[in-house]
Amino acid sequence: MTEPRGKTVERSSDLFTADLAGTHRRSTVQTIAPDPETLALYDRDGFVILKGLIETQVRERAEDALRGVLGPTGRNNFEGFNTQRAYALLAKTRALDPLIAHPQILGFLEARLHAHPLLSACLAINIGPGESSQLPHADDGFYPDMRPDARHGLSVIWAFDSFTRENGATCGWPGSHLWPAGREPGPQDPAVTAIMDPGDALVFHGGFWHAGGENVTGRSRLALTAQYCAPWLRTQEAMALAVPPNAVAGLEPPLPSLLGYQIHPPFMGHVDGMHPRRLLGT
Ligand SMILES: O=C(O)CCC(=O)C(=O)O
Repeated sequence: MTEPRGKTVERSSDLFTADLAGTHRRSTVQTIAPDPETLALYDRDGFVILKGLIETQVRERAEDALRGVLGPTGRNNFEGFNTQRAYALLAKTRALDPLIAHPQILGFLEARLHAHPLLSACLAINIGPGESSQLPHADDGFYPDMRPDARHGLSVIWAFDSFTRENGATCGWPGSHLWPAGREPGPQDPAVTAIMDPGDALVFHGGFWHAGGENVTGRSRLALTAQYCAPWLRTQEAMALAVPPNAVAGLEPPLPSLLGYQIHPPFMGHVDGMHPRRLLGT
């Protein structure tokens, strides 16, 4: 009898942890784990605000890039009729890479989502003067399974302007990530406002109910939101189309993996039986 070529998995229970599409060279990525107090707050409230995560120079470069790609105002009241958005950002600028793959965000993802998450959506949101409050929602709401303990998604909103009660700061309902499926915020549920300085990041559970606030000022409020999901879920933006392979080829780890150039064991994400990174020739 000839010896089998390649991997053999002996037990069915090991099948879903074995990488059968062929591993690809692993790279080391810096992550910074959140401290236990921060994690405890996140677990209790569904969100935390991380202060001053980026240097001024990185922030200013990112802000310039975002302002340069802002699109027209929204097409519906969810996007906001007085709010500009821009999508497919990783195809348009490299200035956001340090935020999307910030070591403290990666540490959070690893602690509370998955070691190999996907970037589900990444967009600029510039809430303009006169914008009304957004409809409350949870970012996991489009997945049919909204169990409180589901780890579908984790979102981050980076502030580029000061977030105030008047200019559209994100508001949210503490503990709402633990609510049973079907419960929505009502008048009896007090909301909190994410007051932030430029460079702060609001990190929240995919089940956390939140909304962009009303902007009663004469100035806009700029944010970047990066939303991550578990590697077995469909992403909101079709990243493989939004960011073409020639743009991905030059990206530093873990960005290709975040964009879907990864295998969720044993086969999920393969291309013609191969690890998707082989397509990049890297
Ligand atoms: O802009 C904000 O503060 C929140 C926006 C938001 O949650 C969304 O559009 O999904």
